Amino acid sequence: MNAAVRRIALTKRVICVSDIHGHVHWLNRLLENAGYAPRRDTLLILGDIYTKGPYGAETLRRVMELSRAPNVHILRGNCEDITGWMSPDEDAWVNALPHILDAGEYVFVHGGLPSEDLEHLEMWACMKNDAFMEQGLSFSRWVVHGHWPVNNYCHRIPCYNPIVSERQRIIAIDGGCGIKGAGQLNAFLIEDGAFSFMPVDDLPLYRAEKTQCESGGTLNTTWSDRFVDVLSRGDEFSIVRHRATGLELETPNSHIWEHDGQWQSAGDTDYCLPVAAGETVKLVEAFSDRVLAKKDGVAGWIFL
Ligand SMILES: [Mn+2]
Repeated sequence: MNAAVRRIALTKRVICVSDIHGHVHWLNRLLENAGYAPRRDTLLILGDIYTKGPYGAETLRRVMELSRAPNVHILRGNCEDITGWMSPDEDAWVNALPHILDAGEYVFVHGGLPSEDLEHLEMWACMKNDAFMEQGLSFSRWVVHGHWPVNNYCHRIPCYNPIVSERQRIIAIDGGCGIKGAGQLNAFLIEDGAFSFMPVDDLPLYRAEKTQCESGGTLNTTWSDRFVDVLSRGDEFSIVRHRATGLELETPNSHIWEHDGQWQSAGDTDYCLPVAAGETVKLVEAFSDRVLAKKDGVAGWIFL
C-alpha cells in the first residue's frame, strides 16, 4: 500500500518527538520543559507511541488528547500494532494515521524515505526503514525521522542526542527511549530555521569520585554490526571480538546474548568518559569496579 502523505503548515516553533514507546511520563515532562503552548507551537509525534513500554494505554490516550489541539500531527510507526486493550475508536484513530508529513522545507517520517517521490512510496518502506542514514541518500529538503535509535549510528562513541547531517539533509531524533538502558526521549525543536533539542530520562545522578581522562572510543557495537565472538568469559565481564571491525572489547556478560549459536552485542563500548572528581553525571548501570554513566547524552565507563 502507498504511504499516506499529509500536507501541513508549521508555526514559528516546532516541537518534534518520536518513539515514545509507552513513556507518557517522559512525554509530559518534555512538553512541560519545552513550555509547549498549543496555539503557538506545532507538535509533531513521529510514531511508535504506545508499544514496548510501561504505560501503553495511557500514552495512546494522552497523544489522542494532544492531537485534538490545533497544529498537532501524529504519524504511524512500525510498532503501532492494534492490540486487545484498544477501543474501536482507538483502533480507528491509529488506522487513520498518515505515514508522511510534508511541510514544504521539511518532511517528517517514522523510519525514512526510499526517495523524495512522496506520492509513490510503499508505506512499510517509510515506517520500517532501518539504518536510514547509512544508505548513502541525500535530500533537497530536511527529512526528520525516528525509528532507528541514534546510538545505532555511533560506531565509536555512543551518543543518544539527535544527529543532524547537513550533507544528507537528514535528522535522526530517536534517543532509544524504552529500548536502550541509557536511552532518552528527545524533543527536537525547530524555531526560525534554528535547531535545538531537549532530552528527558529517569536515570539517577552519580557523583564521580576521581578525575578520569577521556580514553577508548574505538568501538561502539551497533544493531547493524552486532555479531561478536566470545574470546574469554569472566565472572562479570567477557572479552569479545567484534566481527565487523576485528576489534576486541571488554563488556558485561549481561550485555551480550546468544541467538542461533551467534553471540551478539549492541550498544557496548570501550569509551571512558572524561569526568572531574565531584562531577555529577547520570548512572546507567553499576558494576563491581566501574559504572556505565551518561554525560550530556554520551555514554561511557567511569572506573572506580
Ligand atoms: Mn521505535
